[in-house]
Amino acid sequence: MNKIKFSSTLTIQYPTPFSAFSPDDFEKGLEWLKKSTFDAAEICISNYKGVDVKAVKDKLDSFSLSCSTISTGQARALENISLLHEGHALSVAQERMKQHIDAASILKSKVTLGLLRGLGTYGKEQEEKKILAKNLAPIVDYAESKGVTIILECINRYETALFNDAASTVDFIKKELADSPCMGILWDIFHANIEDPTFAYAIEVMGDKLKHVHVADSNRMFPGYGHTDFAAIVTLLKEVGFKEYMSFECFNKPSLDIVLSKSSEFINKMREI
Ligand code: LER
Ligand code: MN
Repeated sequence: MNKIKFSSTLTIQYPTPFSAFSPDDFEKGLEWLKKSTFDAAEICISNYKGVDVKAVKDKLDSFSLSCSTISTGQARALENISLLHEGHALSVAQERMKQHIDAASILKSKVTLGLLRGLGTYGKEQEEKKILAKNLAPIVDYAESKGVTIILECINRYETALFNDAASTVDFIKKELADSPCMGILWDIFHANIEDPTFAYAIEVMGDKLKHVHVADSNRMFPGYGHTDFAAIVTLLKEVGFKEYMSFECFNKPSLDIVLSKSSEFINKMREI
């Protein structure tokens, strides 16, 4: 039986518009996840100053919740680091990805590579992909040695020049990362609505590289408040045997109250498909 799992973004260090709870209210967030029948939290960690990963794992265990993936992108803007920087900023970004991999092996989660890859420059995509592949190589080796999966996120053209759609992301993993088994794709339905020809085509082209899905409507609101047909997407995902996480990464819109009160109903509808 196909069983998709569900998680939602929670942050433990710095606020983000994608978390329904502030870092101080992490525990309240876990209570809400459990009550709403989520399977896991997707946890935003920017750096490891003051973060006790074992304590986070124990806290999740106490609610019988898993961690789906570590969301890593906050550090790019907060610290001005990325895998497309040079010198010290690059070393810090590479070291941070290794710390995320260590944390993921404790949390038994994946590690997201979204904007921490760097924003890229329009017109220079081909040379930047080569640079990124070189800078990623030691991280991919490290992830392989630890048995952790890194999920490269397709993000729309207004945020980054690199890997906007599913097809170019698959192509990069196959051609530039030697099709490493520890590399997968995070497909974000909000970005896909802008970039992919159709949802069906994207799901087909990603095949078994699809390892995580971000859920937000076409306007990044809570599902049902834009024009995305989630039932159709979940039907397609179930048809290809997707058994990973669909993880909420939407704004607290149209209201925080809607997000908090409607999540379990939405998840249940998707589970019934
Ligand atoms: C992160 O998952 C994402 O989707 C980006 O749009 C955040 O800037
Ligand atoms: Mn996303």
